[in-house]
Amino acid sequence: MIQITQLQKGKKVFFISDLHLPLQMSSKTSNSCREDKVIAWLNYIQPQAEALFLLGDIFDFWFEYKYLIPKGALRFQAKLLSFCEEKIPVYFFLGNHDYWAKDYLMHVSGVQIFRAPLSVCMCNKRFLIGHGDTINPTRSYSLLLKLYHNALLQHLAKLLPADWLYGMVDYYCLKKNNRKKAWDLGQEDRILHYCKTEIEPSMHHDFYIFGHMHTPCIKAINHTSYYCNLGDWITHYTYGCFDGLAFSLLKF
Ligand SMILES: [Mn+2]
Repeated sequence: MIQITQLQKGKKVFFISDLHLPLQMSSKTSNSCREDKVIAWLNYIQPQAEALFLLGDIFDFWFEYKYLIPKGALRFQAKLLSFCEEKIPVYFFLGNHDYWAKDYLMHVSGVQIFRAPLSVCMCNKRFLIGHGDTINPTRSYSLLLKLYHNALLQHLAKLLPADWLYGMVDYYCLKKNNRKKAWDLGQEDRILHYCKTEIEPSMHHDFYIFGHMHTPCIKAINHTSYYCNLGDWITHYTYGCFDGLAFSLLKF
């Protein structure tokens, strides 16, 4: 349940997505650069944060077993814990790269997990918030989603040795991330199109906030409704900020 009726003086609500924190172990190596940057941002926003929304693809791959979790992003998880200890709620809307998260992050760092977009009222403004991959997918992507979300396939994947599953996905993810630039330039924003033509005419929202597209943008849907895509932390380092009245897309 998300309920933010009023912000405390000087506080803001922050939004971030598509960090794609890599699978490699958290250490002071070049692989931890992105994690360092994310932690610097979390340190920057923490004193002024009323709440933090993580809008999916936070991890490059997260598949949770009963007794195992992936290596990596340990300092990031510790930082989330420090938010929760300071009573700053963290809401994690799962993306297509971390959809298989179960309850570990909730138990260890207190984040609240959501598996689908949600309509939320904050300070008398209505938001539609989510990762966005399940909104208006192409036909081929919707087939892929059925596989992602299939409980039997998840169960079968758990029977594989964890190193095999992670090894295969690591190879696949790295290749995919290398292609992101082309993907980023070519694809129309199907989420924006759906919000504008299907959702807004039947249910008004002041702000539509999503990730997944990796292209930061803020666009007016009509004179009282805005769509924002948060971009990513592979090339853009962008985030959203709501001060109780206005929403801004900023760069760190
Ligand atoms: Mn992504």
